[in-house]
Amino acid sequence: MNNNNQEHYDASDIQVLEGLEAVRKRPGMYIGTTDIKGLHHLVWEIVDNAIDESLAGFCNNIEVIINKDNSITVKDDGRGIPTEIHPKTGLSTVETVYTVLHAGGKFGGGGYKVSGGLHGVGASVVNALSSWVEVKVYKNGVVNYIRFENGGHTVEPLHVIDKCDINRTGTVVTFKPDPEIFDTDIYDYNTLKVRIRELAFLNRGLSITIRDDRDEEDTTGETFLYEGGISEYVRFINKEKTPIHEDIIHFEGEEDGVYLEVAMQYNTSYNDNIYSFVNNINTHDGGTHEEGVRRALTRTINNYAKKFNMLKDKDDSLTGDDVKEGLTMIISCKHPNPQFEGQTKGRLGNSEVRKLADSIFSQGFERFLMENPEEAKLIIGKAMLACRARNAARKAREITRKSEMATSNFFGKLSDCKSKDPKVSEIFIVEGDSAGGSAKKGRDSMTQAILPLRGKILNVEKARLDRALSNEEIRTIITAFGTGIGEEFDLSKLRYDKIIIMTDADVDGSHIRVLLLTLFYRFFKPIVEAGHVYAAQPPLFCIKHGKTIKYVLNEQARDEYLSTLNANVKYDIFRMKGLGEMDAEELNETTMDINKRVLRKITVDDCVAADAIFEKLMGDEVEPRRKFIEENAVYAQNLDV
Ligand code: 1YM
Repeated sequence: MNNNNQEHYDASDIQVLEGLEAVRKRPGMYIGTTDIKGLHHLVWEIVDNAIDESLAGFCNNIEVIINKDNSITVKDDGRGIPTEIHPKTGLSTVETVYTVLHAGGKFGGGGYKVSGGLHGVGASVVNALSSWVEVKVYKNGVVNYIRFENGGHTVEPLHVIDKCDINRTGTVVTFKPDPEIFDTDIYDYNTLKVRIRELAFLNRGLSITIRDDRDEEDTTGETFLYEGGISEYVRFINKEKTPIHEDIIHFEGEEDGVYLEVAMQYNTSYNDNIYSFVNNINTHDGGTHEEGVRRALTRTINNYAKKFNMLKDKDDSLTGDDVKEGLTMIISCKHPNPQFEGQTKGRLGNSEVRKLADSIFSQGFERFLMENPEEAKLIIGKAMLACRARNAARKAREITRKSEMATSNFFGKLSDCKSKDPKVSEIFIVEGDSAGGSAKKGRDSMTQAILPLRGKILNVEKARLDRALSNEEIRTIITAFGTGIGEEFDLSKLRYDKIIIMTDADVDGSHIRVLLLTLFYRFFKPIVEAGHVYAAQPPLFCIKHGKTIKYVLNEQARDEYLSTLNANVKYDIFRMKGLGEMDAEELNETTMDINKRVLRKITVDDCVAADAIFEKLMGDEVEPRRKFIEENAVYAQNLDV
């Protein structure tokens, strides 16, 4: 802090600092969290300002640099933040934008803020949470410079530091997050890259570069520029899949300042990838834009199918589920005044958008179907197959239910727990009969259920619901969970609080784990999302010294433990056997006992990435799979595959 400035403070300066101080006191209110997510959030606040400038039509290139000291530089070639004295504050506009809470677009007048910053407080929040911030504005042949320190205190007010090419305009911001605020100050390149790529897809024609200066070998960075925008996004998502028609279908339209764009392509898989965005923000829980498009998709396909006699009058109409099978779709809405609803604000609420989305989509899609009868036939044929499979699955379910009642084999090989209270119950899904046997003996039979799996379960990535339901192992899992499946799924009926996958730490074990995760991800996604799925982690080593027996998970833990032992202590180390070779006591001690075991929670936090993982991991080719696991170690870790 520059104390010389202090005596010049007047009432409005104090107000400004009180505003920024409030952000420092409650950072969570402004950026959600102060973990690595919050750290990355600062980057998005600054990048958003550059994207707004591009949406306003003045900026074509954005660059994000992770500097050696984990400070971040964001550059754009827009008009440059205004440098004039702001009439309300008496400060330069740049300083106002960076020190007054809620400044944002209001100070520019005219255009609205389109890209999404949390609460739209942007730059001043970043300043409040940074050790230092420097802003350079290039315009009128000069470089203007301002510097803040210590959570937003101006230490060098705006002044000219250099000349520049008269044609050069733009803003360069560098900031260093305050380590006193954040749990970590180390940026993750991959996280930044994935979102930057997404922003480039969502803003066609905008070039965004990311470079990691911490990495000596990264001299050029990666540039993302998609002239095809979200159509290229759809092609990217479908890269590993087999499309049923070559061209990406694309529509766009605008009404009353609300702009909507849709890109889509069907592939041969049975799953959909539908992602919607409003002002570049992912609307995880959909909303009116998505509802309008889905409704129009279902109606348009049914109308066409009836008109051309593919569906007879006596046939059931195709449902929303039927027409989205194998569909990859991106919906992008730009709205001047979006209302985000729901607990995580992941849903667009503006009701007028439903009708607009419906009409833009149905007009475009109807025309596409009329002009492309071959593609229309393939798309509708696929939806009709999905419809038939859905009906077959319903019948299979009914039969399953009846036979369940009739036979004593209700739960297959499940050894259930005695407790009927889901809050304390857990189920171990165990690889192989022999491990299953030990687990059964070693369990706490009050709260722990054991389901041994024989061999490998069906790969549901390659099967529809009806075939999955004819697989005995899968049927047992469904019955054991109690939630039902498909249209009948009900999370509140889940019979266990924890579903624990217990497999060996070898290739077969991880394959079974991937198959189970695929099953859960496809058919029981809410169970994964609600955090009920875990992977058990059997230890790799056992260390014995004196009367002490210590189990450790990996090499690192082994070395750490050994370093704590006195130099003259004698010890033995054993590499642990597979689950099947442990006896009941060992298994209980190391992997099952609530007080001693280590579980890893399975999460699905990036649906695009997760889907790609399943796709690659389950695919037939080995080389891309190996490469992918290497490249995406982060996600692979999350998914624990
Ligand atoms: C690297 C970050 O902040 N670029 C940026 C910000 C602004 C403008 C241009 C801009 C906006 C307007 C007019 C306007 C901002 N200006 C303001 C405010 N890049 C980055 N580029 N002229 C320039 O909105 O009318 C806030 S952000 F309020 F001063 F106008």
